[in-house]
Amino acid sequence: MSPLFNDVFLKACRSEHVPYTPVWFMRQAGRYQAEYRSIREHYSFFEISRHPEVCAQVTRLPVEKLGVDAAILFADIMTPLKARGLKVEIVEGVGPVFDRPIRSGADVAHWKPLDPSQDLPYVLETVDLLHSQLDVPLIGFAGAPFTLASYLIEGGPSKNYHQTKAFMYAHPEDWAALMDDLSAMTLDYLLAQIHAGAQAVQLFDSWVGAVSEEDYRKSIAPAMNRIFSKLKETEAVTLYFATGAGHLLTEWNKLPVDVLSFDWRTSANDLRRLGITKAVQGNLDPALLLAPQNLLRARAQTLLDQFQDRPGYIFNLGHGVFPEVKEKTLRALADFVHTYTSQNKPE
Ligand code: 1CP
Repeated sequence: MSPLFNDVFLKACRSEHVPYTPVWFMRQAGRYQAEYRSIREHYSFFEISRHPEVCAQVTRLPVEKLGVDAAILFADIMTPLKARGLKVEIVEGVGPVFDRPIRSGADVAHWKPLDPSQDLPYVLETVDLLHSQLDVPLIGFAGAPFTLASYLIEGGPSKNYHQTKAFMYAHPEDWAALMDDLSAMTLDYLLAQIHAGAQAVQLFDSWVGAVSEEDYRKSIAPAMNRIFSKLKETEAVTLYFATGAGHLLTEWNKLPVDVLSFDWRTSANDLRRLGITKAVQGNLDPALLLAPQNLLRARAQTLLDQFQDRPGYIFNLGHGVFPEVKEKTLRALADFVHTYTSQNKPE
């Protein structure tokens, strides 16, 4: 590894002392960047993944343009499902759409297991390329079982996840089989990314906040426990993200995961009240990226002040960057996080 390698992000994930607060942004590669838009004129979303040089370039863009402390592999949570032969497309302005939503366990029974080196060689090649190109850590990622199941059952994005929860309640055995299948796939996919060179992995469980704490404990936590227990045997640090999931944080704190990542609905005081002991990541409302500069800066400063006495803290958004955001706003915010916290770090 190069002597200039910046491991501040990895140290913060392990709750070690850092010279400043590391920062990266969820969905930091995407439509708000002119270079990304021009690459998308030549390649569809999934075609980018199938061209390792192009995919590595898109992954590096935010590191080069924004000065963030970590890169996140350019792919989607649907990537492994598509590689298993499921028919899913990214529809402009909508998101992932499946042509045949699942209705029962019988729909899942004939799926073939994922073999990452056979089915996704181009993703692993991209990770390998990036490992030698980057001077910051690479975050690999996957969708968590509940969030993947929500797209598979609803057929696409949803507001209330009624069909997903109805499936969970009405067909508990099929649900358990679906969680088993998706957790095995997710684990194999993440292990392959780690072996190819990803130093961190984030599980995106964006929509799991739709379930109660009891349902989470009974019907989802066992799959998350299996995944994180196995990942713990590797060198990689692990992160777990969801929106609107403050009521699940006590359950999350029991999982063998390093970093909890949540949105603006949860505050540093809530963490104290709940006795959360792990490193944390978040949680600026991405809508503030469209607010006047002075308001954005003031809110970022408040966040940094609130979290700075925790052993591990990574500055991030509570959810992804919108396409309307200006690149220079993100650049200025990353600079501010670095300068403000290197001046104000307690010794
Ligand atoms: O061409 C395009 O610009 C399509 C937009 C797009 C992009 C840039 C999609 C479709 N996916 C992605 C890349 C992506 N997706 C990344 C890598 C880029 C980065 O972070 O820098 C990551 C980590 C994801 C993860 C992802 N995809 C999540 C979890 C994070 C989150 O935002 O909650 C989810 C839920 C998806 C599904 C998805 N894929 C694409 C869209 C627009 C969506 C969301 C749809 C919805 O609201 O349900």
